[in-house]
Amino acid sequence: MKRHILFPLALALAASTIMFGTSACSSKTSTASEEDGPAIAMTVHVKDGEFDPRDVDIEAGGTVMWINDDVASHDLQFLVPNKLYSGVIKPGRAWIHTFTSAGTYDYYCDFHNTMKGSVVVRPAP
Ligand SMILES: [Cu+2]
Repeated sequence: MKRHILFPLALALAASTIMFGTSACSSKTSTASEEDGPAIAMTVHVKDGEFDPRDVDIEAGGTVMWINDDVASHDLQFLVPNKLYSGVIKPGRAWIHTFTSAGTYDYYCDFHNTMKGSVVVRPAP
């Protein structure tokens, strides 16, 4: 006579992977200091689903800083050239870009297609 004794499997599934939110802390303090980085020629505030100012005008070699003062994330998808993309700019974050070539750079927010802006880069004197 055979007896099958079933041992209850102690669920060793206590291997609960505890994920600590590794805050991608790329603390890029965007201080507009001329010693630490490029001088900011123009600052655009992103607030209430708008770029303010919507259109900016700089000289070639100028740097523009976009500051997300909104509660939502935004980004900048440029039409030309090379489909420059800012990446996601979270609330409280900023993105800077230096425009080396003259031209008109139209962009929009990929999340909110009604958000549009442009950067007109004039030739350096
Ligand atoms: Cu947006």
